[in-house]
Amino acid sequence: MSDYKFIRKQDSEIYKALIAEGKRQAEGVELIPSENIVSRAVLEAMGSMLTNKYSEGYPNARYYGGNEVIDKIEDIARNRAKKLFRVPYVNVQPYSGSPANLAVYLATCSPGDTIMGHLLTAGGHLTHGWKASATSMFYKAVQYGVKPDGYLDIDEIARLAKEHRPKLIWVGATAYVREFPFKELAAIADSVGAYLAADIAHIAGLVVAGAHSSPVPYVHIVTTTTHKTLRGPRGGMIMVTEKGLAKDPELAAKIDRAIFPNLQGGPHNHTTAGIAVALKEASTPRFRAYGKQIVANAKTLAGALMKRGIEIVSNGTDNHMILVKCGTGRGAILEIALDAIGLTTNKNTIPDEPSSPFYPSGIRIGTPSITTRNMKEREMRMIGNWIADVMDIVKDEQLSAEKTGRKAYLANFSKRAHANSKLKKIHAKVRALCKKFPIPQSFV
Ligand code: DSN
Repeated sequence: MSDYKFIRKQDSEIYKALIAEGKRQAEGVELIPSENIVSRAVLEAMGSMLTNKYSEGYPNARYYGGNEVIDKIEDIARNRAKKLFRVPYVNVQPYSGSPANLAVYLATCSPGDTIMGHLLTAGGHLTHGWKASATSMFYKAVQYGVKPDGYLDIDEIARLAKEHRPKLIWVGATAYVREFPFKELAAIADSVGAYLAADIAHIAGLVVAGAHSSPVPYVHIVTTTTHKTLRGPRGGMIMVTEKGLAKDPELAAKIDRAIFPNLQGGPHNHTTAGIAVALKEASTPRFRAYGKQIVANAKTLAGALMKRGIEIVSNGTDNHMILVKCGTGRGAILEIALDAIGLTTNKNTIPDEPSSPFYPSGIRIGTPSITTRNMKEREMRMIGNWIADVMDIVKDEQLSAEKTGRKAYLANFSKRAHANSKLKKIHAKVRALCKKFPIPQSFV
């Protein structure tokens, strides 16, 4: 990685932090499904002088001078995204996924309108109408969930749409392991005249690789982050489909206006360049193979866990993600125990969560980063067995019944986990695996 020679000279605190985080990433197995590892080329774009420039507006229509180069970069990014996702319009300026989704509300709804989205505790996203999100403060949010088997409940979605007649319906999630039924949801949205927006933040790279079906023929709008399976910098994009333009020929212009000036100021030009670089990487046969391997790896990892008797939501996966059931309220215990052996995961709710989002009953694991490190089925079986071993080692740990004692219990457990000799032994094996699969520099 970088030698950070200028930071090293002038800011020892940040220099030390960068070195420590680089070591953590290199020596650990990253299993958070929304994370990935970018190429040095993307890092170079992100670390470039493009960050110095203000460019409010769009190519050839800016509020600042000196944007002739920035215009070219933004056009390259937009054109690459259009070609890759096969859409007629793209906005690459959203700072990330949440602002991208807010822009969709602004472009399609008026405050107080009814919207429908996937419930956060059933795997959905905050911005799809969760009670703590601005999206349910400014809009009337109706939430749909999943069936006990983990699949979307299409009948319930149809019933809710008929009853509430939303203006906008979201499809997309942060913790959903099955293929999204875009066609069925389009039939529901069309039957009530709603806009259908697909938030493909998690699966964008899989869609590009042909490892998940594309929502583009079925929905009006697609939003995505650029840093998950798409393997670009932290950013966002909004696309309008032919179907979207047929419903409202002004939709693209409305999205542009929603991003700037309604929601954001100047675009992050260094990020736009990073997105362009990542989109070029994503247009290669090598990326198609990568996307398919992400899914193959997730299926193998899920199989390895189930073989050891571990319950996972939906008994498998169609994408990059696995939701492991850990027992009521035990997600945090597992997250900490796995952290102690160098596997980074995140605690997560499971369908019909019996505990709470802060002390949930599952962990969410995913394969985008480890697939970027070129790990394959053999390594998935090793990781699956380590997870199962850890679950076994900490099986008697239990959160206190009193909420007030839980934080202290987990802090104490973390200390014990890091000192546990059995966990230390597995940690040594994880380190050895990471050494064998170093962080790659380039994907072309
Ligand atoms: N925070 C993202 C995730 O981890 O899935 C969603 O915004």
